[in-house]
Amino acid sequence: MRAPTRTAILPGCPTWPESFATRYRAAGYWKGETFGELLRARARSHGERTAVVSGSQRLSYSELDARVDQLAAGLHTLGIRARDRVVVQLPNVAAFLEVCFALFRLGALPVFALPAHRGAEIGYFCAFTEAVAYVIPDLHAGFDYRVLAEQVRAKAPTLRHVIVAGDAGAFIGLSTLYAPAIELEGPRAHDVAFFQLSGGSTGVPKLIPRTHDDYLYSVRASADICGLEASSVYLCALPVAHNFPLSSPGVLGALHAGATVVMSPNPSPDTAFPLIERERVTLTALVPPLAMVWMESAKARRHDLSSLRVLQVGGARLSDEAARRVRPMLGCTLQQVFGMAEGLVNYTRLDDPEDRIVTTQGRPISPDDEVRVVDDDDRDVAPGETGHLLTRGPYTIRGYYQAEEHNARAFTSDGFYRTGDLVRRTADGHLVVEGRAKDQINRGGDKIAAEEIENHLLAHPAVHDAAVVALPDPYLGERTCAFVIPRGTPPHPMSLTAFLRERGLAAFKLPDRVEFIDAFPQTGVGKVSKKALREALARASVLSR
Ligand code: AMP
Ligand code: DBH
Repeated sequence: MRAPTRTAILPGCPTWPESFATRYRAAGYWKGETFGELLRARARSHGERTAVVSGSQRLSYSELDARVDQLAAGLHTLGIRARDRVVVQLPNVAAFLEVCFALFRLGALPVFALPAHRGAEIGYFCAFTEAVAYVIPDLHAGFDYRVLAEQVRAKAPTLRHVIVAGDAGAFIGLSTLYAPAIELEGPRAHDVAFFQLSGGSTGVPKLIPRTHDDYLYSVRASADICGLEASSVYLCALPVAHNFPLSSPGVLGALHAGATVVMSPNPSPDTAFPLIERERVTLTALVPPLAMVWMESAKARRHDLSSLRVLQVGGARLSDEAARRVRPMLGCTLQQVFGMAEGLVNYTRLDDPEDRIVTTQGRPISPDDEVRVVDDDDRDVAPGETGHLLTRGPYTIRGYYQAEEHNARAFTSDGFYRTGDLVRRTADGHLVVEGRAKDQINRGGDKIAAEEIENHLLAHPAVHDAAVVALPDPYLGERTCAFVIPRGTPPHPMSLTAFLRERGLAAFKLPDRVEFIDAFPQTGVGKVSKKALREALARASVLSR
């Protein structure tokens, strides 16, 4: 029988058994502080220091704190209350922090969408979480989010408000919502604070409920491991809503430390390098393909990057060869980060020997992160062998939101999360990511669940069956290849991707390549053998060379 999981105050959110919660509090991990309180405390102790730089805007800690109070009052007037879900889809702007902290103070729950998401994803988040509001920019990277909001609103009956940072058109302007501050009761630290998204491996994305207590612990400990202090400057170059730049230690870690967050509208060297020079940035985070682009660009440019002390790289496997080049080419320490929005984050430490920094993906944050490496039958593998990574700990969730059936598979009966990653543990407890058992494509840090894409492809009248697999790629690590068994004459591959785009799928999920095939190779038990499909691709690319 499965051990009973206690349900948190929000229905559908599994939480830690009381014995674990007591232990995590006693150890000082869960301090009973909320994000709203954290910002208030920093405004008191670091009021005049710069909290965030975004375009021409510079906000001190006291200004940010005051604006958050005013926005919370305005959102309250709109009727937004504790535990209401609000889909937040903002790029790297100061308003992201204002909106999130205002929602935190109300006890309302941001659902963190990425700027790349489109109608299929946003429509699902709004419907599944029964969101009451949706927050967007007007335009970003050439895309008009108000048009998307129109489409989403037509399909999301619970959605009462669309709030626009910028030119609001027919919607509510964020700037009109700043009102005189009011008294708010606020959430408790053990309450769910927001929902993160999982790359996942299932037909629809899974939502990850994180509490103030557990997330703030990971943020605090991460800031410590990364040496953040009030004089630090963190450049947010990856999309801020992603778990990595948000919390490892990310913008929240920087605010915890009383440091300065610099928002970069995009991660290109053209945008980021001048910001590093001007703001004297000390720490930033990238995915592997961007780290390669930065190293190439640094050779040719004259921007002064000498303030940069640490470059974090994570989200996908960085090759040992690329890792070795970081220090010589960028003049800073590399920190490998192997994390997941579900919880567990591993870091190489800043004072680790270079060899460990370039050959491992680090070790867990917490002495109470329990890590197991097991075989297909959940038996521990011999030390140093590769196996499935299972984990449980003070900031790793015990279940996804409203996903009882899936949770029974994604977690062991004693509460370990099945990460789907294949790892090897070195003698001194460092993890090396060797591969993946989950049916997912990791496209340069963007995770794509094969089943989600397959389901969309199956909706096409000319598709009889579809199987999506990873295609090795020297730049992104992996790209997506869709194998399709056509119904009758094969459609043009471009018409298939156009079809997926029209269904409202984010661009990073569109297959990079489409292959038509008569039948899928099968495994012994009659399932589609994705391994055989990947091997067929490898053979074909050797032949075509
Ligand atoms: P998600 O669960 O969507 O937050 O994605 C987390 C997943 O990203 C992990 O389970 C890994 O598969 C992958 N990942 C993150 N960081 C790394 C890394 N440094 N090396 C290899 N894979 C990584
Ligand atoms: O890929 C990830 O999800 C990730 C990578 C690094 C993450 O969630 C994190 C650090 O916190």
